[in-house]
Amino acid sequence: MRQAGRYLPEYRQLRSSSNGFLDMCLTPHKACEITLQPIKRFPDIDAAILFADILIIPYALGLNLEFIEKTGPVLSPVDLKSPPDFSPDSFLEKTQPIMETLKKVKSHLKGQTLIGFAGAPWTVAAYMLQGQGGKDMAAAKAKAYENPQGMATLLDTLTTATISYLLAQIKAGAEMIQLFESWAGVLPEPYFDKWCVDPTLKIIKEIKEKFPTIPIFIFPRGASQYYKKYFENDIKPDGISLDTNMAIDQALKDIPRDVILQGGMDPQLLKAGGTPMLIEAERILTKTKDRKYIFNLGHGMTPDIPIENVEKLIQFIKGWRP
Ligand code: 1CP
Repeated sequence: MRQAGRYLPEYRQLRSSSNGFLDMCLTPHKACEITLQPIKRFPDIDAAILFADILIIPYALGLNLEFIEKTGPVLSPVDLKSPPDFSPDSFLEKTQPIMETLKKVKSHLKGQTLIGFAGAPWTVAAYMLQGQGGKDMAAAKAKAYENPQGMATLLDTLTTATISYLLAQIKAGAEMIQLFESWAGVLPEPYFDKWCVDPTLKIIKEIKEKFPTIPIFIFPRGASQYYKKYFENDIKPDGISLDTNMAIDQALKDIPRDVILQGGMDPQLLKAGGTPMLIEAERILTKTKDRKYIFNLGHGMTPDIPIENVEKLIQFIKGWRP
């Protein structure tokens, strides 16, 4: 999940002295420092996630990307009649700063796992089609449904780009990969199968061929019962990040026992803090106690989360015993 960010004063300070969000992502010494900020402040955290964004892939495919204060990321919208091409040389050149960041971070870590990531193709395509986020990605879906051929081409391009990007991240030091399918929850079943599951499994297959021991996690936000579809073949993710609304009892039944579970805690409870936060952490830890489980949130950290609550939660988890 998003781990760095505006809830940390040290992040806000670096951000105010930078030339925008993209500059921070593409300047390795800054991105390295931001990646390390949460684990410096909370030394009991077990993993650091690369500081970058899922929209680095569209940027590296040549789209214009800006992060606008209070609006968020904005891209020049893609027309499915002329989707962008993947040209390996310029893609690798544009993503090279991300690889420098990973190398730098790795040299500073003391035993924590370094997590690399990418957006899954459908989620990244949705931002590319719509040009920005939104409540339900309706504009992106309208474009995609109208031109299935163009959409298939765009998803193929993104799948190829994502494989190349993640292989480079692993070579640069990433020890675990997370694929963010943050907009899994807006598609009907046949489109979920074709646009979420198929490209994701293709990415996993290609990475496993070269790096069989690197764990690959998926975060299919809002996928409801369709999350089962990722686990019906030999090629499957090593782990799944649960979103805030997932019914844990059901997930425990549906997801094969060899798959690692992660996450689930509502970030808003981290904002609220106090007893409600600890009761929910206790509930999740108790329910998952007989499974391979990694404590994490059900979505990213928000700027309004008090640091004391994070400290209290980490202390509670580290002291927890079944
Ligand atoms: O340490 C870390 O924070 C990890 C780096 C990270 C990751 C994993 C960032 C930095 N973004 C992401 C993933 C990401 N980015 C996702 C998938 C996870 C999720 O669902 O949250 C998505 C959908 C994005 C796109 C994005 N980038 C948004 C959402 C826009 C929308 O309206 O849909 C936003 C606000 C960003 C900016 C961003 N990316 C990362 C941070 C710390 C921020 C906030 C920047 C700031 O305010 O300073």
